[in-house]
Amino acid sequence: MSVLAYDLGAGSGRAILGHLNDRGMETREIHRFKNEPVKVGERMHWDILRLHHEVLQGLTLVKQHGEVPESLGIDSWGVDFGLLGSGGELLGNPYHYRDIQFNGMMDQICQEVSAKRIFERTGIQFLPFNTLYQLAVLKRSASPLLREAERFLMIPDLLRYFLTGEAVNEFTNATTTQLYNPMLAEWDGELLDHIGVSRQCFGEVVMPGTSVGQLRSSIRHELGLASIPVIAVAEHDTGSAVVAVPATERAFAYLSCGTWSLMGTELNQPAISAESLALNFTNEGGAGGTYRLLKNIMGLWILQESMRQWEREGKGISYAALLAKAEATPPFASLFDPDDDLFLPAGDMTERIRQYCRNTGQVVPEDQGSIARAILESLALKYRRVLEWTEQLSGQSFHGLHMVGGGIQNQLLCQWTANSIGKPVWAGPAEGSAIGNMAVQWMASGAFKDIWEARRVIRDSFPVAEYEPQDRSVWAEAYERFMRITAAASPVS
Ligand code: LRH
Repeated sequence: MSVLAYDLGAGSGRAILGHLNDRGMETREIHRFKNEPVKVGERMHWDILRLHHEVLQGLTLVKQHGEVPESLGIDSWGVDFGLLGSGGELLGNPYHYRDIQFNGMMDQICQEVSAKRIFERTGIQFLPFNTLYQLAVLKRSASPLLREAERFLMIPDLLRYFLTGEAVNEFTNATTTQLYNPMLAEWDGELLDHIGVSRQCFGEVVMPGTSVGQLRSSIRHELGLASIPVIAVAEHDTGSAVVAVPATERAFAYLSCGTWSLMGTELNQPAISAESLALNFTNEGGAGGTYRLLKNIMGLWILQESMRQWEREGKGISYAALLAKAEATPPFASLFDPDDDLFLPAGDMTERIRQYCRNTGQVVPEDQGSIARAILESLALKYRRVLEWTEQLSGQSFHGLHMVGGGIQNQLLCQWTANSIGKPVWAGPAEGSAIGNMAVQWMASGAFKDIWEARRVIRDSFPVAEYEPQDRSVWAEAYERFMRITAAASPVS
C-alpha cells in the first residue's frame, strides 16, 4: 500500500513515497526541490507556480518509478494563502509571511480588539504575520486583490486546488490563521467582520483525512496517470510532524525542528487561559481531534540566514564545516534571545547578533564558529525556558523531549538541547512532516485505526537516536546568565 506525501518547507520541498506492509513503514524520496521566495521591489512572494510545477514533476517521477500511489496529500508551512477571483483564477502571487508590509498591524488590531478577545475566540498565539494581520494590511491598503477575491485558500489548499479543481479549506492550517474559532468549529465571523473581509470567501473547513477529489483529467491525460484520490491531510506541516512523534506516553513533549522550532505538547482540547495568553502559547488544531499547545521559537532560521549572508559575502561554508567550527569555539561567550523581533525579517543575522551582544555588554562574536555557537547555545537555552512553560501550562511533567524534523541532523543541537533541559532527547524521525502526512492518509483508508497505532508503527519503523544530558552544572549556570541577559534585553518573548 503506497501513498505519496508532498511536504513543503520554507526552504525546500520534497515528494516522498511511503509503503506500509507487515514489517512496517518504509519511505523513498522521489523528488526534492528548492522553495526560494522571490522579491519584487519591497514585496516578498512565494513562487507558487513553480511549486505547482514541482508537484507535477513529483508525479512524473513517481510514474517513472512504476509506482501508482493509492492517494496523495500535501502539507506546508502555515499562515500564508492565495485568493481566487471569479472563474477560479489565482489573483496575484501569495505573499511570504516575512514580507515587511505586515509589520505593525498586529499591535494595531490588538488595540482595536483586545488581545484577550482575539485569544479567547481563536486560542492562537500572537505572531505579527498571522493571516488575520496579513488580511488586515491588504484591506487597509485597499489591495485590489481583496476587492476581487471570491475564495480564500491556504497554500496547501491552493496546491490541492490546482491538482483537483476543488476549493476546500483544511482544518489544521485554518487554525493557524487566527481567524478560526475552535469553540464554534467555524471561521470567526466577528474577527472577519472587524477587518472587513467577506465571510463568503471562507469555505467549508474539512478535517484531516477527508478525501477532497481526484487529479484533474487534464493532469491525468498530460502525465498519463491513473486517477489518484487527493486527501486533505494535516496540511499544516507542524500538525503532520506531531502525528509522527513516536511517543509511547500520552503526555509527551515535542520539538519540531526545521526553519522554525515548535515546542509543546498535545492535548485533546485547546488550553485557552489567561496564563497561556500571557506566555503567548498557541492552540493549533491537529489530526485526530487533537490540539497542539505550543510556542514558536525562531529556530534554525537564524543559522540558515547567517549562512546565506556568508554566501553573499563570498565566505560560504558547508553545514558540517560550520558545526565543526562551532564545537571548537569556547562555550557561552555570547547569548541572546532567538525570539527577539530583530531576528524575524530576512537579512544579515550575523550583524544583528553582534548588535544584540554589543547592546547587552557581551563578547561580540566575529568569526563563523562563534556566531554559530552563539545561535545553537541560545536556541538550546531557549528550549529549556519553553519546556518549563509547557510543563507549567499543561500541568504535566515530561521525562524527556521528542525531537523530529530535519533539524535533528544537527547532532550538536540535539546534544546541547539534552544538556540544557537536563533530560534525554529522543531524536527521530527526520522526515516527521512527510511521515505524519502519510499516516493521516493511512488513517483515512482505515489501514491505521488511529493516531496511536500510527505512532506505534512509526516507532518500530524509523531509528530514534537518544542523547543523554551531559555537563549539567555548566549548562545550569549558563541558563541563569541567559535568563538575566534576555530579560534585560527584551521582556518575555
Ligand atoms: C513551520 C510553520 C509554523 C508556522 C510558520 C509560519 O514550518 O508552519 O508552524 O508558525 O511555519
